[in-house]
Amino acid sequence: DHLPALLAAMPKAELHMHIEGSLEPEMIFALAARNGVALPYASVDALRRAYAFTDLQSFLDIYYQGASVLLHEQDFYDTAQAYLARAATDNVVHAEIFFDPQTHTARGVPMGTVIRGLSRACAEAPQKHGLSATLILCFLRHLSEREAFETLETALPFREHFIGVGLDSSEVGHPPEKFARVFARCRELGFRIVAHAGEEGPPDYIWQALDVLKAERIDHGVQAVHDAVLMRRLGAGRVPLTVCPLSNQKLRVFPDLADHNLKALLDAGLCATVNADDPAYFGGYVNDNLRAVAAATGLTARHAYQLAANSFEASFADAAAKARWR
Ligand code: ES4
Ligand code: ZN
Repeated sequence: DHLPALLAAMPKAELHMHIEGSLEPEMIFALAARNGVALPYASVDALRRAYAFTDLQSFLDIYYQGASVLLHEQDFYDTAQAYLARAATDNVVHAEIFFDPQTHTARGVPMGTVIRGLSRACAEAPQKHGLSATLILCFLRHLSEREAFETLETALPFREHFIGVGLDSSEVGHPPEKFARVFARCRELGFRIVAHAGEEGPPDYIWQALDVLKAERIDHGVQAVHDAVLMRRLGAGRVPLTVCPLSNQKLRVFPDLADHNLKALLDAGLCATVNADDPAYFGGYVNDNLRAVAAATGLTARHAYQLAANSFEASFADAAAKARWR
């Protein structure tokens, strides 16, 4: 069976990963020691044992706690650098990386510290690791639209360091329309637009992400299968879905990985891609996700090729880069 080798070797873009979710337990402990941050876990193993999630919120509580070890520009640089080095081993040739500034500014970390550290690692990635990397600033949807506006304003002095904005954190109860005005402003400013929708939330949240926020990609979007009209819209518009199989398994979006609907999305002609989401928390990087979902759901070489092609089509890279990847 050559499919695992094909999935690993094929060049790909990664479009849905949260840099804070790439902090491995060993890295969390090393940064905590370096920065004198106290952790409520006795050891790396004790922390890893706490990664027993039952839904999105139970994950987010631990994920925000893990991010609390990031204080200095070097911490953000080291975190991004470690992810980019690891992604290169999965034959990722282009990465669009989410970051959650409000998780850090709420603890008193300046916006410039966050963005400069991450951006420096991205800028060095072509020479250092042979891949291109850009940043997407995500607003935390459990916070207010006012706080999102304040975050945008604080980030604008660094606007050349990120290409787009997204929406993440606790989905249910925080519909995309809550952020209509701040996303309108982001569009005026020329930012690319993505949003998490239809991870745990209903198809209506995907409609809102498309029609209210004007999202160009939907992060997750797996609940779209429950709305036939929406499926036709996503297919006809070639609206990409950045799917994260191991995340969906760990957060019990599907009872079992064998129940995952990635193959159904691909067979319906949608531009679905496979991504790691939070690789340190969900049991693997992008190739681990590809291998696991392919084995559990019976993907073919044709599906593998389509996933790689979709990842490049869905990326915000320029036309010249896309032509090179064809
Ligand atoms: C996230 Cl899996 C997921 N869903 C929503 N927001 C997130 N932030 C980090 N991982
Ligand atoms: Zn995500």
